[in-house]
Amino acid sequence: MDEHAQTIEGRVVIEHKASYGVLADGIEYIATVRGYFHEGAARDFPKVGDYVVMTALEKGKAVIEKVLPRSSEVVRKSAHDDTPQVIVTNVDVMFIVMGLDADYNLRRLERYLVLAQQAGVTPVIVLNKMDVSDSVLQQTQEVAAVCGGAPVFAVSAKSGEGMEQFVSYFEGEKTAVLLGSSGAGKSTITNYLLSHSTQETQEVREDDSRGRHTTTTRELFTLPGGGFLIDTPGMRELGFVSEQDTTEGTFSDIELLTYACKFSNCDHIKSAGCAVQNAIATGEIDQKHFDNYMKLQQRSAETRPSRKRD
Ligand SMILES: Nc1nc2c(ncn2[C@@H]2O[C@H](COP(=O)(O)OP(=O)(O)OP(=O)(O)O)[C@@H](O)[C@H]2O)c(=O)[nH]1
Ligand SMILES: [Mg+2]
Ligand SMILES: [Zn+2]
Repeated sequence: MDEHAQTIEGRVVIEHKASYGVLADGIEYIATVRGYFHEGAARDFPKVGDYVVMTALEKGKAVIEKVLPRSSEVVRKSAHDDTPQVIVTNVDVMFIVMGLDADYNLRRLERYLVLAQQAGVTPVIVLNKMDVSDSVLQQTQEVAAVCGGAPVFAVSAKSGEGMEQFVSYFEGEKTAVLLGSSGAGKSTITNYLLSHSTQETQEVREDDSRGRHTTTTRELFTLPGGGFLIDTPGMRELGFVSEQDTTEGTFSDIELLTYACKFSNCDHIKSAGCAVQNAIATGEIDQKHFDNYMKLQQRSAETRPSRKRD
């Protein structure tokens, strides 16, 4: 082994193609992984947010020996083949960012809430671009009605209005991740909270407020006032991973929506605040597909005890 080699702990701040940026004692090391990582699952590879033990070599290089146990994992399914993908780890708070322009979509928001719930991370809903909306109050109330008690606040990352509301979430050196569609303003928020423009941002399309997938990699930043913030690329598709998938794969969309229902004993037929019925009303879930799901539910209720949600 290298005579300069020493074992240090650090945190993964960025994932490059074949290496990682790992921050340790104020130095960003360029690290690769020990060969045995390639024998394990993709899920066990280092991810942004991970605390790792590594061997420091000379000239800012290092080799990651192991990933320390994670306090949380935000996971989604790959858009291509349904395999679970760990997006970020060791986060306390998930800022779900939605623009108050044409990005505004309650059904999509519900999906992000499921993601937070599955990860065991506190969701906070950030309604950005309040400067372009005439109905901020109404939209805030509408969101509050579907988000099961999660905090909701409106901001303008552009003008700075409302941005002080972020501060308390980082107290105690907490780590937060920004998730949301491309163009919602995640990088603009990052730049604001860093007090300088590190992240590139780009105008959204005028007709539908769609972003241009400006950010292409997840990156963890240390905030000047304490705490850590991870900026992420806007997701094209939001898949979910749930344990039900293995048995009820084709109805996982409905299963997951049920987590967003207002009442935990929702019948998904007539109960108030039913996320499934809402999705049927907007055409997101097909009525036939739902009928089949209900049939299966009835059949399985006859053959096995019903599963409780936690
Ligand atoms: N009017 C207005 N525009 C904003 C606000 N915040 C961000 N924008 C603009 O929205 C556009 C997209 O912002 P970005 O920060 O690049 O969005 P993003 O969520 O990082 O997008 P991706 O990196 O593609 O995922 C930019 O032109 C921003 O200037 C805001 O509060 N008000
Ligand atoms: Mg961005
Ligand atoms: Zn329901």
